[in-house]
Amino acid sequence: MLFGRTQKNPIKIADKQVAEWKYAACGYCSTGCSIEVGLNADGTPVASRGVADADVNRGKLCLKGIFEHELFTSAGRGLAPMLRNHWHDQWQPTQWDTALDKLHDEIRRVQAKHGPDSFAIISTGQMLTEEFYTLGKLTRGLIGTNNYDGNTTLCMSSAVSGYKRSFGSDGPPGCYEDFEHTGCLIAWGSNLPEQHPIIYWRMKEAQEKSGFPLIVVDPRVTMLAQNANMHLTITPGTDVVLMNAMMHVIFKEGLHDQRYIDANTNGVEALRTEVEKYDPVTAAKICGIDEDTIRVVARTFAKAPAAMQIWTMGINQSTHGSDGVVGINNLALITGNIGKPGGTSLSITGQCNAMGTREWSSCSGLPSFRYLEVPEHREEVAKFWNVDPEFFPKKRGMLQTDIYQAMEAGQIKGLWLIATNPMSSLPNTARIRRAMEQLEFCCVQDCYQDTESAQYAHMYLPAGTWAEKDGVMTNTERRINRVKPVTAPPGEAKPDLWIFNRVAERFNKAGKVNFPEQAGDIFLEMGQLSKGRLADISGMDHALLEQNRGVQWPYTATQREQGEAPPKGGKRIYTVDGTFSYPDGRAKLIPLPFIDNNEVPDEKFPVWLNTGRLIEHWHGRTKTGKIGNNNKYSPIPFIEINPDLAAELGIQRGEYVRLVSRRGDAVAMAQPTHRVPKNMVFLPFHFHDCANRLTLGLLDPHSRQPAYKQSAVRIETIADQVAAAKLSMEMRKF
Ligand SMILES: Nc1nc2c(c(=O)[nH]1)N[C@H]1C(S)=C(S)[C@@H](COP(=O)(O)OP(=O)(O)OC[C@H]3O[C@@H](n4cnc5c(=O)[nH]c(N)nc54)[C@H](O)[C@@H]3O)O[C@H]1N2
Ligand SMILES: Nc1nc2c(c(=O)[nH]1)N[C@H]1C(S)=C(S)[C@@H](COP(=O)(O)OP(=O)(O)OC[C@H]3O[C@@H](n4cnc5c(=O)[nH]c(N)nc54)[C@H](O)[C@@H]3O)O[C@H]1N2
Ligand code: SF4
Ligand SMILES: [Mo]
Repeated sequence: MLFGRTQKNPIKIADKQVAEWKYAACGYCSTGCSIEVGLNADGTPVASRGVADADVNRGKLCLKGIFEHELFTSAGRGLAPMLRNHWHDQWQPTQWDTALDKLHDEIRRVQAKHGPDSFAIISTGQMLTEEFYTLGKLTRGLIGTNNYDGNTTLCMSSAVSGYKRSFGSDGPPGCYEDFEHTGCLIAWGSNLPEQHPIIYWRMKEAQEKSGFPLIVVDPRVTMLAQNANMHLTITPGTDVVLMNAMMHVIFKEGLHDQRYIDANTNGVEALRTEVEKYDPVTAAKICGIDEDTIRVVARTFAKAPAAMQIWTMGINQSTHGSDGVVGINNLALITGNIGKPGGTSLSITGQCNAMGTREWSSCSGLPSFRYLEVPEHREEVAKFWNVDPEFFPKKRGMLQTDIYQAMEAGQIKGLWLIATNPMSSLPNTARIRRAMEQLEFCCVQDCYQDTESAQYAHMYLPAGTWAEKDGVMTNTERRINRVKPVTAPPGEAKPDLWIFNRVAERFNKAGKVNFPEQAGDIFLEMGQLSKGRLADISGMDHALLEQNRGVQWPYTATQREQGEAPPKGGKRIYTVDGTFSYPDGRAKLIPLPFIDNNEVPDEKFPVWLNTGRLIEHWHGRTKTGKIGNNNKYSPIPFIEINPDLAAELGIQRGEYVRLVSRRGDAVAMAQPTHRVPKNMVFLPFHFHDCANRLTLGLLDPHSRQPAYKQSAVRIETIADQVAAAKLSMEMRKF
């Protein structure tokens, strides 16, 4: 029998002529896949493939990883340092020495004029850990500003804050292997198949074997929700109410684990008193999940021999973000689901090295989960770095979102932005623009020179990215993996580590503080500083990490000396009674009263605006917007809109519409779909000058993370579709 293709040219996959494969961990999401990049005989990167014996991805990669080698030659890369007097002026290329002298002088000038904390430094979750550590040492030990934070405040700070409040320390207790042991999985506000495709694959494979029920809580019918046993379309921002109601049912029906609670927690009485108020009938009216479903979910979760919860931005990016995390931890603790196989509360982190920055950047304190507020921690680190402990602030300074407000108010006059792009990613772009415009000096250090934020900079420093650099990253399950330099940064661009070390020289003229040049040596220094801490990595080195395709912390020098192999598969923390990080070893059960303080739809702005991500794109698209195979799937901004709402408003598929909020407006193409309810639109935030012109981003009181997912808009039709299409092409930018 003949089939069509046999009569035409057969499909041929071009031979990429790979001469050598080089190892790296993926530089996009926090899954932590091991990649090999193929180089041809000229040393040009031409292919990427998954590493078969890596425990995380077992040979697989997603759509972003598979084209990651194309980054090295993508458009818009910065090739030389650049300077200008005012952000209106033309850029002038300059030498590294000139730029770095100027950076040093401007930092000191602004600090001398307006005080040490008037110069802010904001970094990222997308550099290598040795870079974070070096920048932390430079900032805390030499520059001396307390307004130093990372973009992780937009992303993981609610998880960090919630873990600290519940367990006494940051640090996700579970691992991917838990999927293989669990009897029930609740996913709160997480679209795993699109945002962490390989974790999804691990989860799905485990589920197909054991058949555990998957319960998804998300107002949108995500790809994960489509695969769920139960999908709870929660009213945005009310997850805490559902959690309280589930606890109400669990206590009322005696489904809690009293032995675990007695042995490992404090505060159960206050929690019981609070959740008493959240009977399912009352709660249903607030959170939009009917009373029977609340009971069924509570029972299914509590009765499972081991039950697991994961969550991502649907929880963290809320005015109740930190409370949502504590609520998840409360549910886990009262049912004894922490530290046992398949029983865990696992925050799915976001950026490739969001964990690395939490552990080592000193943004929220001092290295290895130490606190500025604890005198012994200040002493330990000051001695280790050879700096004066009195130079350290006695408490943490502003978080990233507060720094922009201080810029707007004129308190902060200078800014060094490293690997983050606030003009695209912060809520309420108009306010961020005002804040950026007022700076006396702004330096942007980015691997691309065409970012929205660089438009407001006086200095641009071209950095290497991902596998143009040398170091490590930590993934969602605390696995530290190796990134090896596959190729050199283009033009005059330099690895971020090189830049930090050159800046350090300028602040460290007497050579008092040691700044090792090689990432491998820095890693060993970090190992020393981690001894005896929760995240003890003293048994690891770069070679061991590569051999094992990543090792989960902790792995101590003593374990290694005694011949104990690095942990394989799944490693958990808090596995034994009384091992939480509070002084008495107990976790805290914390009551969570609910106050509804979100912007909610009303007559003028009747539709929820929900924002988030697509599988093919990465954040502001500085990377994926330039890779054809990623960009082609969604090259322009669009909204998911319910077909009934579209019909009511007279909007056809493919028409451009105008979205208006109290902050501003944006144009996007309408894609009618039943993925969203009639009172909600979903707008991916990847596009230039779009979603964040609209968002309000009220801040969580504990974590200062913005509520990106809850704002109100109205939708207007556009008569001149040609003009709208033009505008949309401009937003496309790349
Ligand atoms: N392809 C791709 N992958 C990525 C990224 C990327 O840009 N592109 N970014 C990485 C980063 S930094 C992060 S932080 C993660 C984010 O990963 P996710 O959090 O999984 O992704 P989002 O699309 O931001 O939001 C997830 C879901 O939250 C839901 N949600 C909105 N409001 C609520 C609510 O009130 N309650 C609940 N329960 N859910 C709600 C949304 O409908 C959405 O489906 O992805 C990482 N992975
Ligand atoms: N509306 C809305 N807004 C959101 C979110 C949302 O869900 N909705 N999510 C928020 C979340 S969770 C996050 S994490 C933030 C992300 O917000 P951003 O931090 O602004 O994210 P990116 O666009 O990835 O910016 C990273 C920048 O670093 C550069 N870069 C990449 N690698 C390197 C490197 O190795 N060195 C240097 N020097 N530069 C590098 C990139 O070119 C890019 O310009 O967005 C937040 N904003
Ligand atoms: S799942 Fe994440 S880490 Fe793995 S290849 Fe995709 S983007 Fe990279
Ligand atoms: Mo994130």
